[in-house]
Amino acid sequence: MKGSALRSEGGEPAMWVLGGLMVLVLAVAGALIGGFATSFGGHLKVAQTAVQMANTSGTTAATLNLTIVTGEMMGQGAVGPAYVPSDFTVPAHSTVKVTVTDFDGATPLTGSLVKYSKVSGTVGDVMQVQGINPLAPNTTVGSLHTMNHLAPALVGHTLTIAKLGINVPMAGQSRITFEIKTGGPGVYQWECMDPCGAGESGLGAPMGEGGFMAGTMTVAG
Ligand SMILES: [Cu+2]
Repeated sequence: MKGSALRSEGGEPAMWVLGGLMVLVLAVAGALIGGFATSFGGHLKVAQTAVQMANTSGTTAATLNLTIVTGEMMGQGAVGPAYVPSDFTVPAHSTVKVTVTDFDGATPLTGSLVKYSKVSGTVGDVMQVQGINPLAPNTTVGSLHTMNHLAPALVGHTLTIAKLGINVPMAGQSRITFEIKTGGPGVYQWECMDPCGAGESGLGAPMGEGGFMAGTMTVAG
């Protein structure tokens, strides 16, 4: 009897602590879910609010280098082109400088796809474009341009992360640089919206194929 009374006395405070913790967890989860819902609703403006919040707690800088290789570069039988790597990780609450070296040529954007010729979701909604000679890729062709869009006919691929409102059109045979600001941790699908694949529509392989023209950006906390 005495033993069970003691257990009961001992149990009550524990239950209160447990109950309090659960309320706290629910409150934090609610705040996080609400925050993500407004931060990553696909609207850049809201995402910038999330970044400003991150800035007050200090941001870090990171770099990400991607290469777009052609089917020819991969050899006979390849379904290319492809982004290399196609799955990449960037730090949370950071400014990430992205450099994409595009060895491929252009596949014009037409019809409803023309909207993907516009830069969005990057710092300043711009990118820098520097032409390269694919036969001597460490040399440059022409001068460096800061652009907020490309002529639809010059687009070779896009790096599009719909959930984050990010779209960057890649100029053919160029080095493209831009900055993105990351929010909290998460895994985001990216895909190329340029009809660079097989078939008359250009929407066949490797369009939408992971490891080629689709993949994931992991934002790691
Ligand atoms: Cu593509």
